[in-house]
Amino acid sequence: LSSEKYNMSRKSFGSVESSDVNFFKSILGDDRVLTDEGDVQPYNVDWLQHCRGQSKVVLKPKTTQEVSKILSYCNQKKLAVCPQGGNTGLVGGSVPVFDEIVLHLGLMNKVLSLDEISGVLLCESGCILENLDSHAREHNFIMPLDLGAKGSCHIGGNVSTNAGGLRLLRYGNLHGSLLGIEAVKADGTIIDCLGTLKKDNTGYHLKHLFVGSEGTLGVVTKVAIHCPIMPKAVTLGYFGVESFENVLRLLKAAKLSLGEILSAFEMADFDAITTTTKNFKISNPISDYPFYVLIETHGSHEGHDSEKLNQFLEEQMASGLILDGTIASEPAKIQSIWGLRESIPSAGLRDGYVFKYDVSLPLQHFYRLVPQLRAKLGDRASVVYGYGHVGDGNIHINLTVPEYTKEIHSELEPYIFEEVSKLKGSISAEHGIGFSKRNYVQYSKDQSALHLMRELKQLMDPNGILNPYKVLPEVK
Ligand code: FAD
Ligand code: 2HG
Ligand code: ZN
Repeated sequence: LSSEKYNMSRKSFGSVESSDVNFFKSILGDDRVLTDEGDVQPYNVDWLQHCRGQSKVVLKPKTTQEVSKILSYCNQKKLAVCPQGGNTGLVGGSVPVFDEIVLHLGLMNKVLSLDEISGVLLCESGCILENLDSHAREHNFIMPLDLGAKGSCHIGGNVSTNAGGLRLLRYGNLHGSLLGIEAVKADGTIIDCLGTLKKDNTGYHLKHLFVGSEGTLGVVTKVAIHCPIMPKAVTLGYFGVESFENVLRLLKAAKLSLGEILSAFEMADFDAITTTTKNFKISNPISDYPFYVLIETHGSHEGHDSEKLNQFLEEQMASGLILDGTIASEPAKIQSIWGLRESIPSAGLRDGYVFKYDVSLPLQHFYRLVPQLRAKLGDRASVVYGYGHVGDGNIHINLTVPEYTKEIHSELEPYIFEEVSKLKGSISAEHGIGFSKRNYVQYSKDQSALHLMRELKQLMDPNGILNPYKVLPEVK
């Protein structure tokens, strides 16, 4: 097997034979071992439809012991495995590259407990984020993370990618919220680090090895997450802004005026919003502006919070930083404005092939690459836009072209990564490295760090069966 599209060769792993399938069926039963081409196909293709594997088998364990038996067997037989959660990853990490066995965690979807006082949620890794959030809300808590893919992504996938999302600004990243983890190593050993304590400095903080390692160091089977209290009051402002400089001035002003109640500060440029409203036939609640800013507050008193946000709007309209805006505290209106923001990632897919970049940049350079890339591609691009988590210094740049061409691809990469590196940014802010970015990690990681990453991989997975061809650069 070799993949022409990827211009690379399969490593020397075993190939799944009927005796292997029989072994898997002896553990999982016939129903949870998929081998029919039609059944397997959806698990081979990623959300963006940029990556397509050729796996012949999908395994659907229901327990940690089953995961352990599967991995122990695969390790002995040198069969490669691709762990898969909700398959919403944007860097090709969740689908096989060649014929790796897909280990789908979707049936490990039980909530085990939620502590009413501390807010510690204990659950299996295949729980869908939105379901966990609904469950948490029934007990007056919320999940500490939220993202557009919440309806399909799994908490195990979130942890494995260290997903950021829309409210990282307020609730921090998963390295902070994740209190404990249970994971299975490549050789089948179950690692029990499923503590639920906020403070625990007993030795190495091993749980962090699994946060953001994208299925290359182990399979996450259970997690303990600290859930914040559900805010009593939520308000959302959506504003039109003249320039990116003013977006930054507004960020500073929002931090000063809204302080501890600020829960999100997102931006989108004119083309991001216009493409979304046009392609999904949804309306923009305000008229056309070069930039849009979305500011959310989570607080405990609706009257106080909306007064603060309204006063902020008044002051900043007087100062000229906000040209126009709307403020919502009714759930339906809040939902529709967030809906517009959360639809941006899929809007461009309707117009052609979308090259997606997810980078961190120092704020003064945050938007710089967007006009630079527009100029570089000229009319070969249908549209180029920038949006994202400006409050966290993370911009998403989407470039839509009528169809994929190698020429445009090689003009964009490594160019973009070189520019990000020159500006002291990160080539992957929150989506990870996966398959698509693995040969560019060195733009953000020193050789010494890459060397340690390889040593860790060798220690945790000496046969390299877990998510091969991902995260670590190819050795040429
Ligand atoms: P998958 O896509 O299935 O897998 C992702 C990676 O994790 C793969 O490498 C896979 O092998 C590994 N993996 C999955 N489950 C496990 C497990 N149990 N054990 C070990 N490894 C595992 N990301 C953000 O950070 N912020 C956003 O705001 C955001 N918004 C998005 C919006 C949309 C519309 C979409 C489509 C994606 C978005 N993403 C975002 C990217 C994606 O949703 C996240 O990366 C998410 O965390 C992936 O979860 P998943 O369950 O779908 O994982
Ligand atoms: C978001 O913030 C996601 O909407 C997706 O991280 C970004 O698709 C993208 O480029
Ligand atoms: Zn994002």
